[in-house]
Amino acid sequence: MAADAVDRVDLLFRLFDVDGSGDLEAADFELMASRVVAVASESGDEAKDAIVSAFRRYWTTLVTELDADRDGRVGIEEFRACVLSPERFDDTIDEFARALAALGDPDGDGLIERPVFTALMTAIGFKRPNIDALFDAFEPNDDDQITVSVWVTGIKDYYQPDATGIAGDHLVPGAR
Ligand SMILES: [Ca+2]
Ligand SMILES: [Ca+2]
Ligand SMILES: [Ca+2]
Repeated sequence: MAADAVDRVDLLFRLFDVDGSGDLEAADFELMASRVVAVASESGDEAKDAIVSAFRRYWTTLVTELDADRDGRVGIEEFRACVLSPERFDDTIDEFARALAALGDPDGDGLIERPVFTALMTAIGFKRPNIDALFDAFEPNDDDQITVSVWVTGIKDYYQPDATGIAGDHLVPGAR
């Protein structure tokens, strides 16, 4: 596994542990879902419901696949195992990526403006300089917009254990 992938996964763990308990639990995903929905002010109920169910599915998949000691929580060591068998998470990540990117495109024109992207990524817990660097890496057009499909692909790449030097590496603090 590429070292980059470990950094990306460790960062995700810290972000997903929204309540700072040191483990991932169902409550973390409910909390993050409500934060993300709260900033999606332009989105309709359908898009908001889709991201809430995507977060819930995310948690269900994690605890089903990774809770090796069966304590109902996913610790950092358990979580790191997700990169060992990424194919078990493909469908879940795909649904999550599409739901999140759709939330970034409330008018449905296939384009995401930087402020909307920034609001959603901030709600997830990423830091502003990393968010800006990621958006730039997605090569926005002259109107400072990226496409929904570029973001969906970027989210899925983030989880690929062999991926290195990808746009998502900009999210890791101290990353190049
Ligand atoms: Ca937690
Ligand atoms: Ca556990
Ligand atoms: Ca749009």
